[in-house]
Amino acid sequence: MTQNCEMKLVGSTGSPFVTRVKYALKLKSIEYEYIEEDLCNKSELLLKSNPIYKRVPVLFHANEHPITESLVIIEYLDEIRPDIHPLLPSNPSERAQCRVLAYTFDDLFYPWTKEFMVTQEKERSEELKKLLIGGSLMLEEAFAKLSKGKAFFGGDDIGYMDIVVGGFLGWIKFYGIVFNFNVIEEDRNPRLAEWVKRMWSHEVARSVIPSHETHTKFRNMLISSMFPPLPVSP
Ligand SMILES: N[C@@H](CCC(=O)N[C@@H](CS)C(=O)NCC(=O)O)C(=O)O
Repeated sequence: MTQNCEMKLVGSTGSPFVTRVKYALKLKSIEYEYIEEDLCNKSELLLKSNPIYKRVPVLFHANEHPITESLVIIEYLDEIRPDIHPLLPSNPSERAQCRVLAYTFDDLFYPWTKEFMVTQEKERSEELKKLLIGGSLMLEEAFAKLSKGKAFFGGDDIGYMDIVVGGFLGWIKFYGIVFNFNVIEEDRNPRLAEWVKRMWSHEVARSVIPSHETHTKFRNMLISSMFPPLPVSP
């Protein structure tokens, strides 16, 4: 961690949204200070900088207003460092398609993954698996369209959509190990399955994706924050 950086990231290791920002910072070779947030006991810094949602990530850049929302942060980093590893496509129509896909992914995929991780009901869990499989098919189609036969959503190297989905790669692996459920499968998602392998062998992805242990701790923290213990006396 570098002190006195003009860029600071407030995050919680394990959050896929924070991982996204780490990808973008690394790809753009931006030095930053990382400040770990305790989501069960939120700091004044987080409450002040994201007073409505109180969520990570939050990016501080010099004396500018803090920036929240991972997708907005990625675009901001792309705008201030357009010369190093551009993330969004240069064509406005392709840029718009990427943004729509990213917002759709966050609107649908994230709530399903989160609920799947905590639900105790077998029936709901099976329903969520079906939804996630449907989502993976949608992504498979999007990959074919955006990558244009190349290795990544972004073409020859990691781009915006690779980061958007790539933030979840550690979680996808976690689901396979812990729940024996593969969101992306070779038979069902041949292109995406290859993409997953390419991402895992990319040094930037490997350096920012949290460990299995971190995911386990994050999941336990999420469960305890959703179902806090009841007080002993009324
Ligand atoms: N749409 C936001 C989602 C961020 C988000 O949900 N962050 C979670 C961690 S994964 C959080 O801070 N949760 C704390 C809370 O909701 O109290 C983004 O893209 O940055």
